[in-house]
Amino acid sequence: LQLDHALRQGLRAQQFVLHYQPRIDLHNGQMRSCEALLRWQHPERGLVLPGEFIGVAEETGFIVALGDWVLEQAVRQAAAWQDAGTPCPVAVNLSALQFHPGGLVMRVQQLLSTYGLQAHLLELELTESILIEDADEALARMQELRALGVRLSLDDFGTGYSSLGYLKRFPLQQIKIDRSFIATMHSDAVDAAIVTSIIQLARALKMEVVAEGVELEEQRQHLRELGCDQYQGFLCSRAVPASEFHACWLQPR
Ligand code: G
Ligand code: G
Ligand code: NA
Ligand code: MN
Repeated sequence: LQLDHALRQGLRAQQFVLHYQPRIDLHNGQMRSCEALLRWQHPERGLVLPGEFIGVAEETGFIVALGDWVLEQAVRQAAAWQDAGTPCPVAVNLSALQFHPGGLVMRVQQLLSTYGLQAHLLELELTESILIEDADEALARMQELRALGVRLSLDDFGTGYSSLGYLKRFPLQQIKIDRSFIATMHSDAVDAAIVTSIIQLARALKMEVVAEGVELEEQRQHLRELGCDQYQGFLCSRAVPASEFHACWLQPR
């Protein structure tokens, strides 16, 4: 497969980079954390977004090596911000293929120790597919990660197989409302009801709730009224390179 070959070559040639999108506290407007998002700086095609290559990387299994690079890069960056006196929790997306093989917990522990990062400054975003594939296995992994002090978040909530029972069963600190619901919440009463329900559920379960894909002021306003904790989205900022993130969001002014 040509793309697979190009991806492997790209990793060797250091063409991958992480961009960071801020998350804003809806109660006080302050930046609270960020999500690391993978970008491929292709010499001819320019900046390639993950939608164009994550699927293939998962099919071929390359996501395991690529995801490991992402994890190390994110931990290294979070540690650098921590050591500069401007700590900021960084969230990393994990693919199911990274989650199941036994090495993940040891690898996370090793990275935290190598870079001297406080565990609470690393957040792992899991998808519902990770939870349903092998629920007992996933629960065991999550408990081990929690024992390290890492935070666990459920990404794209509402789009998958969302068994509500899972929210109670798994040790999650955060739920992220998928941006497809946010996009239509001001025009579609059903989506507005879904968003409202997810926020109420998260609050009842004492989990933090984050809305993603917020593009409009009216969405932000509505989310704040509903009691949503944080948002991320183009209304505030897209994902930006680390240096820009540091200059815009972490430098004391
Ligand atoms: O950045 P963008 O909106 O194009 O991301 C598209 C999708 O790619 C999102 O669903 C996001 O979760 C996923 N993604 C971004 N970065 C990573 C990563 O480092 N690892 C994995 N597994 N998925 C990622
Ligand atoms: O699935 P995941 O939540 O990891 O996806 C995050 C992706 O959403 C990133 O690729 C990011 O670029 C994208 N994204 C972030 N904010 C917005 C937004 O306000 N609108 C849209 N359409 N996409 C967004
Ligand atoms: Na994500
Ligand atoms: Mn998401």
